Amino acid sequence: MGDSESKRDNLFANPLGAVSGFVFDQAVVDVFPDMISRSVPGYETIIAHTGELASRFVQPDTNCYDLGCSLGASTMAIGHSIEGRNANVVAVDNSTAMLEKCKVILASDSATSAVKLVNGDICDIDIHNASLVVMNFTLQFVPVEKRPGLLKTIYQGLNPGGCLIISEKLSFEPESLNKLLSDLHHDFKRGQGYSDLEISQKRDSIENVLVPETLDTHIQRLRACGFKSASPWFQCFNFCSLVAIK
Ligand code: GEK
Repeated sequence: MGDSESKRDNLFANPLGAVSGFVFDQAVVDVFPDMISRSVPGYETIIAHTGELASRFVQPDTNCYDLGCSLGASTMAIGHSIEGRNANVVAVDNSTAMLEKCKVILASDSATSAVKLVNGDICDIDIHNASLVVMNFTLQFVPVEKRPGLLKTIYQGLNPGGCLIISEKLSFEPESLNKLLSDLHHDFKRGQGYSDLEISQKRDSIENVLVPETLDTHIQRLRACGFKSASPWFQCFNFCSLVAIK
C-alpha cells in the first residue's frame, strides 16, 4: 500500500472562508482510510463482517458486487473470504482518483479471487448472477429519487437466496432523537481527535451531499422491491448496517 494511506485527515482543520460541497477527489483519497475510520463508528466491524457474510452467502460461479468500493476495503474482505469458489468480485466507483489508488492497493493484496474494477455510476451498471451485493456507505450519496430504481436493479440481479448489505448513516424521528444520536456521533469524532471546527466544517461540506434516511424508509423500500427479509445486524449511534435476503 502507498505512503498516502497513513496520512492523517486534516482537510477541515483550518478555517475555510466558504465550505464547498464534499467531493471524492485526490485530497480525500490521500487521507481516506484515516478519515473513514475516525468518522464512522463501527467501520472496522462492518468491513470485517462483510467478509463473514460473504463467506456465508457467496456461491460458486457467481458474482459479488462492491458498489462504491473506494479503496477496496470491502472488496478485499470479500475476496479473502471466498477464495477457491470461482466467484468474481466487481468493484465499482465513479471517482477516478479512488479507483486509481484502489488498483494499486489491490495489486499488493494477497487474495487470489478475481476482481474487476469498474469506473462508473452504480445507477448505470448491469448486475447479474449475483450472490452478494454490498453498498457500504454509498447509497447515502445517491440522489434520493434514484434509490428505488437502483435497489430494484440490485434485487433483479441477485439470485434467489442472495444477500444485499447496506451500511448507512441514518436519520431519526423525532428531531430530538436525531439530535441525540448526531451529538453522540460528534462526541465519538471528538474522541477520535477531531476539533469542533473540523466537525462543523465537515458537517457543512457533507450536507446535501450525504442524505440520510430513516431505518423505516430503508426497510419499507427493501420490502417493496421484493426482499423476503431485511433487518439491521449492526448499529452504533446513527450508523447502521442492514442485511436483506432475496
Ligand atoms: C468502504 N465502501 O471503504 N456511483 C459510483 N460510486 C459512487 C457513487 C455513484 N453514484 N456515489 C458515490 N460513490 C467504502 C466506502 S465511501 C463512503 C464508500 C464515505 C462512491 C464515492 O466515490 C466513494 O468512493 C464511495 O462511493 C463512498 O467501505 O466516504 O463515507
